[in-house]
This record gives sequence, structure tokens and C-alpha cells, in this order.
Amino acid sequence: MRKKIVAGNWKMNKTAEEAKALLSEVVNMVKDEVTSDVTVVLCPPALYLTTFRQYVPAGGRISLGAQNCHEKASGAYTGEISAPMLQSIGVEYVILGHSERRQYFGETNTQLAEKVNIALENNLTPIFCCGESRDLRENGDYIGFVKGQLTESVFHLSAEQFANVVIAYEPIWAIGTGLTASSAQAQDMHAELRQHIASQYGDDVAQNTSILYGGSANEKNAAELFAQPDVDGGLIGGASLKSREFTTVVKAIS
Ligand code: 3PY
Repeated sequence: MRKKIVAGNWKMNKTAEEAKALLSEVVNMVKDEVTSDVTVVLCPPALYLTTFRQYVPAGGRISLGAQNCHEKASGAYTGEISAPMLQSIGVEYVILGHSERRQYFGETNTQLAEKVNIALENNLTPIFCCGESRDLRENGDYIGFVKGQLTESVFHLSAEQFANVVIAYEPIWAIGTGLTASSAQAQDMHAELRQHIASQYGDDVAQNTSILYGGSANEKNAAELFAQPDVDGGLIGGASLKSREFTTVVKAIS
């Protein structure tokens, strides 16, 4: 049975006080209302992770994730955060290759392969993001493009290493636009990706890989998206910034 995961990507939002308030609300709502064995991953801005660890005990229902890490372990990279640093404060997950990082920070598939490696070396579970632009979806081989992102950034891993990777399909045209892939579009791509994983690692590994949907998933559409057989949860942007909405999304997977 593959893991069901709902991860909240807070992006660059919330002051310290606001972040603490949201965390406390989410922790309480998840404790009181969520009965399924879904793993909830909170990915706040990195500078809050140390404080959050005090309120979110390791090994509990809620895990902590970073939104990025550098591909090197240490060195003269002003402003960057490394995988060993994240591990040293008890972070468990790291989002890698979000389309905003690809678009605004020029991250490439090759660089992301290095980030995936260093994350795994430091016991962080990468949530590896992939997805196509609107132009590609309308005019090109978008399935081949997304499969290529996996081939170039994660298929160098051994099957044992790959077993620790979570995939997040996030069509770029559905990020921050209010547009969401229909549940059928999400299911189709997730099934394609699972088959692609099977072709590299075999059926068992593919069946055990969690593939999350991201891109304007919210409390209104989550239940239908999560009901698809190959959708194993979500990577949630805007809706993760409101405790009630986020908890409703988490409960939608139950
Ligand atoms: C979104 O929901 O738009 C996201 O980008 C989640 O990562």
C-alpha cells in the first residue's frame, strides 16, 4: 500500500507570528478531525522550521518539509540552505523542482538530479515536482515532456533509492491561476507517470510510489481529485494558508 500524503506548500508567505498561529490551528484541527492514516507534511518558509519542530514532534501525524535545498552540502553559496542543515534540525521532506523554482531561479533537470541525490544522502524525502506549461499542453508532446523530467532528474537512482522519492505532478498552467486539471486529466497523467516508473523500476516499485497532484487543489476539488486511483494525495499551495481549508483538503483523502 502506497502512502497517502497531503503536503502544504506555504511558499513565501506568513510572518513569524502568522506562521505560528496557522501552525497551531492546523496541528489542533488535524489532531481533532483527521482519522485516516494520511501523512500531513507542512512546508513553511525555511526559517520557521526550527521553531516548528518544537511544536510538531518527529514521528507524529505531521511531518515537516522544506521548499528547496542547495545541491552542495556546504560552501560559499550565500543565502542558500543545505540538505545536511535541514536534516540536522529534523526536517523529513524537501520539495524539489517546483515550477516556480524552475521558472524564477532557472533550475534545470540536471541540477535537480544533484538536489535529489543530496536530499536522499541526508535522509530527506524529495517531493519531486514535474509538469508542463499551457503551451505544451495545447501544442506539444506534454506527456513526453513530463516523463522526460523524471527520466533526467530521478531515473539515475537505484530502485532502492527511488523508493524514497515522492512525485508531485503540478501542471504549470494550474499553478496560481485558479485553473485546476480536471480529475480525468490528473488521473491520465498520473497513470502515464506510474507506467513510466514501472518501465524503469518494475511494477512493484511503481505501485508503491506516491504520486501527488498539485496546482490549485483546494477544499472544493480535492475529494474528486483524490478519488482517482492513481492520485495519492496533493501538494497544496494557496489552500494550505488557511487552516480550515487545508484541513478540509486533508480530510478529503480519508
Ligand atoms: C499550487 O497549488 O498552486 C502549488 O503550486 C502547490 O505547490
